[in-house]
Amino acid sequence: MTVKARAFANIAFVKYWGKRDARLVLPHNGSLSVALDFLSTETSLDLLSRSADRDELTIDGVAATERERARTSAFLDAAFGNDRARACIVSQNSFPTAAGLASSASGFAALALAAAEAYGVPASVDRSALARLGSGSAARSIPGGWAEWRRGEQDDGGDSLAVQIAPPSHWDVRLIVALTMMGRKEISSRDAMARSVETSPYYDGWRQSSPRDLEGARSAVLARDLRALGEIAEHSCLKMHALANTARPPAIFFEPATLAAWRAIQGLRAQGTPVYATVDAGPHLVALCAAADAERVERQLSATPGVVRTICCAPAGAAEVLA
Ligand code: 2P0
Repeated sequence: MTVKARAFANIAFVKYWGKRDARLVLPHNGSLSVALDFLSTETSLDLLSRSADRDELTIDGVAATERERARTSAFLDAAFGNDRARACIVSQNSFPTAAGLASSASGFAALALAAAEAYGVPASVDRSALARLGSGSAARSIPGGWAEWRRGEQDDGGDSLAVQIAPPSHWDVRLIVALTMMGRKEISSRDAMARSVETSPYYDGWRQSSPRDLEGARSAVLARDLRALGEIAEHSCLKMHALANTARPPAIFFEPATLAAWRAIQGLRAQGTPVYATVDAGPHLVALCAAADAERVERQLSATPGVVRTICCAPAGAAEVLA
């Protein structure tokens, strides 16, 4: 029997950057995001017969690399046990993975949901905690909407899960993704954050200051306060990049076009448009603004040198098992 699930990617306003437990993917700090309606992954999963000794994985119509397959199998083993039946997985992104847009969040969320259904995991087992074992940010794509992934205090990670703090309809904002460069990024988030924890002299400052960002961002979302959320988002983003930039060796994600786009956002703000920027572990920028300002922001970003394409997203909902 084939199980199919869909999940949306998300963009964090309070970033997750660093694990206190790598095996269980337990973060040092809680994070907060919104799901993006234009960026999704649909995953179909079939359990293979007991004689099959390896999982099969196809991503966007192409057989996955050995590395991708190994990470997927390791996730399924961690979440559903080593003695599980192997699976045939077909995953389709609504956006090109090669563009370097975060596909691990929507990818692992859709996979976790489909696999939990296929392996008969009781509904009482939290799906975001399962998705977290594949990729931290995937935990937030399970509830979708405006989501908060709690740090949790338990050593087994039982309380480190994501919840929806407000539905997508709560606040009519737009998230404009400015793609600055095609091509896969050179360093994975996983490696860059591990290196940041181990070697950045600023990591303690990050750990100490993040809870306040999280509280402020949560209140700003609930109050629909764009300025408050935007200021915290830029601050959290620049702190995260400061950690990566000061790791040894450094992980520098900004490209010239990323900074040009950041300047364009500042320019729009100086002219009176409330718009804020954030950048993940890659060269693309995401602008946060009111729906009414989206066209102006998109026009300005499109005209920025080095920006190759823009994608305008609205808040999206939870991951779902599809009929
Ligand atoms: C985030 N990022 O909060 C942060 C900000 C990127 C920048 O979570 O190692 O793929 O699989 O847990 O979730 C991207 O890292 O890392 C990420 P793993 P993940 O969205």
